[in-house]
Amino acid sequence: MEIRRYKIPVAGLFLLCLITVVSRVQAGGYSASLEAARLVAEGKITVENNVSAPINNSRLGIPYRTGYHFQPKGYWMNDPNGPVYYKGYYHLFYQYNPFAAIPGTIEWHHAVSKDMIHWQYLGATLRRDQWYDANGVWSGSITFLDDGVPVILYTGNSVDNKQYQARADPADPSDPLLRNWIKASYNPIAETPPGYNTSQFRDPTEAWRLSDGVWRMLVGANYGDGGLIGTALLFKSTDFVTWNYSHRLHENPTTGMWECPDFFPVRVKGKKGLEPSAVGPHVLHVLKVSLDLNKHDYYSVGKYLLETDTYAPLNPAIDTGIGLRYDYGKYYASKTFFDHKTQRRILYGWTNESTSTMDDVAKGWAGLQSIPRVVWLDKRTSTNILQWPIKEVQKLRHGKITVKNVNLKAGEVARLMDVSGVQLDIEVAFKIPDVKQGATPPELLAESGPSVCSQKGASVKGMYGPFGLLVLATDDLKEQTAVYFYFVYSKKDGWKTLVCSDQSRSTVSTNLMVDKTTYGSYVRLYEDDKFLKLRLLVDHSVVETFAQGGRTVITSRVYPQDAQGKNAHVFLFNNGTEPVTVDTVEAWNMGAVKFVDYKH
Ligand code: DQQ
Repeated sequence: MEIRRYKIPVAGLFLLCLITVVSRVQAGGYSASLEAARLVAEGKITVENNVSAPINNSRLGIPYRTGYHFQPKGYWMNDPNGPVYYKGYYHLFYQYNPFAAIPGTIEWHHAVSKDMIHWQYLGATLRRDQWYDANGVWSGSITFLDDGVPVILYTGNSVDNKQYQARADPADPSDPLLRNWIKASYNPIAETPPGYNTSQFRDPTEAWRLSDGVWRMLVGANYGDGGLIGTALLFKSTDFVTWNYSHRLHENPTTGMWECPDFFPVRVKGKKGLEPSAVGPHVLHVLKVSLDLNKHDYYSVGKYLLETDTYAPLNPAIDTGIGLRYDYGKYYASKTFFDHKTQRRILYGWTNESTSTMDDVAKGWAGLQSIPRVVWLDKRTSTNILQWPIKEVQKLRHGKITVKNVNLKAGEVARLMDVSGVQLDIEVAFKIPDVKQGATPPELLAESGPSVCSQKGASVKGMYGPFGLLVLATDDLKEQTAVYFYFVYSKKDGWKTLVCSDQSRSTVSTNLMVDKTTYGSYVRLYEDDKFLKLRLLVDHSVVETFAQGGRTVITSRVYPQDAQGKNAHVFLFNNGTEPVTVDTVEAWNMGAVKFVDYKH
């Protein structure tokens, strides 16, 4: 395997430093709906409210459609809903606007798969056809009842924009594809309890049941001054028909509306998942919420206190909403499910575009689902989870290349000559630099951490780092997405390790308005860690990064113009003042998914 070395050109660095970051964060969900509604009202976007509206994937949007991530044929997709495994098929429902590449007229659509990689689209499952969901069939979950039949609980946004929880049942539970669903005649099954805002009451979780035989589900809400207290409301039912509000499972005073809560058990030891009602000494619980305020998914690990039916984080300093995130990039409204077939707990998350609403309309589509990830508790801390792409994705790997022992001097860039393309899976291991205690880094970094990624991109020289990979990069490096480690030093904490994804040079396109924020966070290192590891899933306009076996994860959206096909290269780089050694790189091209047609 050949590599070709370059010194990072001074002009290139200069350019890196001077580049203007167009940082225009495009929010997902609700605020994006407001933006879209405004553009429609101003006549800047026309929406044909017509079921036969043709899908229009424009030339602008085609290069950025993914090869192996789940996305509909066109238009707008957001949250994953009710993922389950049933009668030999993985089912994924999702929030979908069938009329335009903007949020708005949302309903549940459905796809099925044997492996969560190759999918068959089944179209609409739940449409906006009742008074309680006329303005949106919003997010929800699936629960298996005693007879093993799945039941949907979802939020209806009513004719007068009040939110209600509703139920739907399969028309024919013997159909493994679960093509048709019937909304319950007695809907809605839950209304906003007194004291809460009727338009901030949504996204029921999968239900679980304790030894008292009573079903429980959570609904996201907020209350208090300015709605700042985010909370998950606990409802109970003995028959899955009548649901009564009980109390708040948990809350946080500063986080605002909690969307899409997810509450699930994890084993104290081991990677196997657990079914939703599991409790006992071998179990801890994860409480995840999606913060409407900043569009990030936050979680904590804690104890489900059965006596009070409440939740307590193990470490209140990193309680849900103020501590850990599943993903430090574009990742929202996620949901897990327990895969009975393989005993895994699997996580899906919505990856929104980083282009503007107008660009999305011009592209003809918006929104992806992340590659499903297995999640389990990190037994070394008990306070965080680990995430790793499902092994099924490896079936798409081909044309493996391996590179060993590459020394990268300060300021060096090395191109991996046999790897190119926009569909890649790359694993790289760096030797951990022998960080000198007491050494003075070129610049003393701020005490506060992850924001260093956004303050200082891949071009800002440190001592140990930034070093890592450039993907979707042109030969002249004018286009590149940098994913890297960066050791930062603070007087308080000493050396700490960041992992970042820098999008500031990810496209030279002037046709698109792209949010190029650099993302990242700390990644924990242990004494016995031998390497610094990254795994990157590169797929046209998305780069999913897993650092140190899934301790920190970052998903980025990028829209390269020139780094396409064979002109999309991969480089190793070191922009620190100390040398680093790459122990191993393994890279594969990734095949594209096939759309299947299951006969039943
Ligand atoms: N998306 C849904 C809501 C949810 C939000 C509407 C999160 O149910 O709160 O499409 O992205």
